Amino acid sequence: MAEKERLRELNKLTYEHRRSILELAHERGKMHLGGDFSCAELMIALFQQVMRIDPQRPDWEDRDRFILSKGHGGGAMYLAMAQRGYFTREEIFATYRTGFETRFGMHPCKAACHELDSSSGSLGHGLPIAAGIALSGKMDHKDFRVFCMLGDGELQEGSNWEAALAAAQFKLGNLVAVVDRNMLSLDGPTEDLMPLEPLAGKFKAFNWNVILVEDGNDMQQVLDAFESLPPAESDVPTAVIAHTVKGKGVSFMENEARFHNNAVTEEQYQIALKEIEEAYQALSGRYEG
Ligand SMILES: Cc1ncc(C[n+]2csc(CCOP(=O)(O)OP(=O)(O)O)c2C)c(N)n1
Repeated sequence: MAEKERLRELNKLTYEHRRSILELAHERGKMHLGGDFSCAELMIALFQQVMRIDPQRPDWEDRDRFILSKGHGGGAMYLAMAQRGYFTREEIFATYRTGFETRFGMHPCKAACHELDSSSGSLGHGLPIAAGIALSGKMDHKDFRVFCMLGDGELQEGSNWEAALAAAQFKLGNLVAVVDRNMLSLDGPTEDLMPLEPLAGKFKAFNWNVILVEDGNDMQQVLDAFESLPPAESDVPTAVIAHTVKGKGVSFMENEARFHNNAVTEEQYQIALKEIEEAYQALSGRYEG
């Protein structure tokens, strides 16, 4: 398929994904809307284009692995997986719950949802888990990659940096940390709470390869970043640091920490739906002709 056509398709899937997140929050209660919207392009690119996966064989040994370390985005991940064919949207809408230990809980639980590669929700554990899986892949001479999506606020947990040290030590070129750099944590800007900058410099100092995405809400830039990944057989782990906007797509949610974890009122829902639709129409217009 022509590149332009594929881009158009991925943008459409991202639009449907954002819409589904909002609809799920509207129907089932609270969701982490801010961080779900910021990583929508990254999530869709990974599940629809980048990762070597087969929804019919979630246990396939050679599949790429995906660890959602910012586990509070569980709802968004299930919806992206549903678009790829792992589950039905109806199943998620019927059973999504804010509780733990449930198939489609706010935080992912592998024991209840075997299609996942890991449970998560307690921040700071995904990268250590991903590094362990990547190391086992190397030891077994497998060529799968392990993608780990992290929040930036989450990087304030020290366990990430122990994993980063170990990943360089064990030459985990099959490990890719995808950082959703939306600049906000739960209750404010990361740089006020506990500064992370220079973030790229930190990963480099830990002997990681770094790929910066200037606009992580631009599908073309996201695809370009993933296309430039070194081969899984290489010796250096990669951090893709994607600059995104928390709450992307809904004006009153953008860059607002208070939309970290919310239900939406009927009025908010209607405005947000309209804005998400309009943003998509404007984007589609750019690809006409
Ligand atoms: C160990 C741990 N501490 C605190 C929390 C509560 N918590 C949930 S989300 C969050 C903020 C995370 O911010 P960030 O990683 O930037 O996520 P995003 O903005 O992408 O949603 C916090 C502190 C948690 N889940 N785990």
